[in-house]
Amino acid sequence: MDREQLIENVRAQMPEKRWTHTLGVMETAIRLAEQYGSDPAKAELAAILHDYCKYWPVQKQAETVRESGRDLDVLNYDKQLWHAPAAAWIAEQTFHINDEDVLNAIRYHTSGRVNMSLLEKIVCLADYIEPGRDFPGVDRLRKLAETSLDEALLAGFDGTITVLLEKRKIVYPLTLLTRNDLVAKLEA
Ligand code: DGI
Ligand code: FE
Ligand code: FE
Repeated sequence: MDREQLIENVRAQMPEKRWTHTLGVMETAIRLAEQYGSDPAKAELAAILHDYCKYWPVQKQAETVRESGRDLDVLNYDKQLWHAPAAAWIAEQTFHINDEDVLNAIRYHTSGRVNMSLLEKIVCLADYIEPGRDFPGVDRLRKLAETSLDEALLAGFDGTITVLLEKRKIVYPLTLLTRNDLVAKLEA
């Protein structure tokens, strides 16, 4: 399957609005990869696929995660988190992507993880700051992204966790571990 076929396949999985978001993440991930010295082609590929399962019925998302046989703990937490590991499995099984860094950038794009790779950080941050995003503080994240990937990502996770706390939501432990890891590394 070539790039154009992949793009058409992904586009068919989601409403137009989410496809526009995906285009924004692709463009932003390429730009961040160029800026921070990562592989733009890998960044784009992970971005294309990152929300592949987002609009699938949640039961299908859960089945896909179970089928993968990994990341099973995420099923004990918010359904909003399931589309990321589900998409990593589809990327591997359906689209035969075998680059672990690309697969992990998809898998951890929502929660992050401890010791994120450069590519993982880029895809995660691109998801926060793509041009279509409009949440309080997004312009500050865009500004931080010009000078520090880690500072921008930390501000992104702090914002996400703050919103979850305000809504009295359960925070996925990995999201917190990611945030703590970024703080520790920035302090070191
Ligand atoms: O898929 P997107 O909307 O582009 O963005 P995303 O994959 O980063 O996030 C999807 C949703 O997941 C978002 O509404 C916030 C939510 N989320 C992220 N971390 C956590 C979380 N929800 C809970 N309950 N716990 C988390 O730790
Ligand atoms: Fe997502
Ligand atoms: Fe996204």
